[in-house]
Amino acid sequence: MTLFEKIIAREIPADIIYEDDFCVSFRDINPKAPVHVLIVPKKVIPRVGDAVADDQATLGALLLAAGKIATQLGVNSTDKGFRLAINHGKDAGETVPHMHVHLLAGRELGWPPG
Ligand code: DGP
Repeated sequence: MTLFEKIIAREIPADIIYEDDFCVSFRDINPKAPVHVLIVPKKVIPRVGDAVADDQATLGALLLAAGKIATQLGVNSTDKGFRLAINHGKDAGETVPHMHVHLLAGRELGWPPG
């Protein structure tokens, strides 16, 4: 089981803020912004670049969930706003091989990312 599967199964505690048929969202243990949550598919896809056609519904569900979660957290507006990020591989900073979307908000986010 991946670390995130254990969180989804409630075997490892996490601050879970959202769940639907496709994904679970919880606060990142090492937040990089005042709002930093992870949106994790229940189906394990190691990296976004490993996704296949059968994963289309799962991938779409992650973005739909992101909008709902941003609304729930009060950042789904153009004046505040939020950023979504997916890290694939070492150079991108991936550390957990169970693909996930980072949702960051609550401060001005620099562009381009480091
Ligand atoms: P990435 O580097 O893109 O693979 O992101 C992995 C993120 O997962 C990283 O920001 C820290 C977070 N993380 C790692 N272990 C745990 C954990 O046990 N609980 C929670 N809530 N987050 C974790």
